[in-house]
Amino acid sequence: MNPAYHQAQFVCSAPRLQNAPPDEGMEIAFAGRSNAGKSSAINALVHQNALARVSKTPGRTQLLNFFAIDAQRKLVDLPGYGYAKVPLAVKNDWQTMMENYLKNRKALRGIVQVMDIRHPLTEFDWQMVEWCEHGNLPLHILLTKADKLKYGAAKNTLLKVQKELSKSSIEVSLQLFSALQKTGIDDIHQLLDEWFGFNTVEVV
Ligand SMILES: Nc1nc2c(ncn2[C@@H]2O[C@H](COP(=O)(O)OP(=O)(O)OP(=O)(O)O)[C@@H](O)[C@H]2O)c(=O)[nH]1
Ligand SMILES: [Mg+2]
Repeated sequence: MNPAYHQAQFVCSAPRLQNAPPDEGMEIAFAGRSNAGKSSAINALVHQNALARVSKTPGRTQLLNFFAIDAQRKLVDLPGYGYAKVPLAVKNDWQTMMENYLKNRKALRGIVQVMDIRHPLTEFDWQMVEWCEHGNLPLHILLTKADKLKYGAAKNTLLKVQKELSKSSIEVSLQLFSALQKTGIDDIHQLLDEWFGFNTVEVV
């Protein structure tokens, strides 16, 4: 494993885009439905138990949380979407902020979209796929909580989702994941290494 991930540190929580750190270096953002397992996935891949806050109550976090891997590279835990009890005004704010972030953030290198393997490809998930298409952003999907299904059923869901997404016009990859059992971590590391340019030799 690339030891850099282990050193991830909390940078800040931004209620709005204006409060985000400067638009510099490289960022990879984790998006997904409320309670899907975004924060747990980040903690699992940096091998820290409580870097990102995990909550049993969905819809709590309406902040953009920034974590630095090193001076050039950040992970962003985006606010969860699709939580029914959130008032309409909050939903609209969320929509505007996300669109703005995905469209205008120069540091953004790609989106990791986290889906509960038992509820993949919701209406909001498709909205995110569409935004990535518009912004020409590469997309990687984690089908998480794979521990909740038998391996065969999990694999079937993976194939089904893969087929659905083959219609999309952007580069999409996907994998099984479990923050609980710590499975799929090597795959996500490989992807992050690629997007963050950890594997490329820097020519001075
Ligand atoms: N069984 C199982 N439970 C998980 C897994 N990942 C997350 N959970 C649980 O799912 C719940 C939500 O996890 P979070 O990581 O807080 O989800 P989130 O997407 O960050 O949620 P919001 O911040 O509200 O948008 C928690 O109770 C976690 O313990 C997993 O891989 N397997
Ligand atoms: Mg969270």
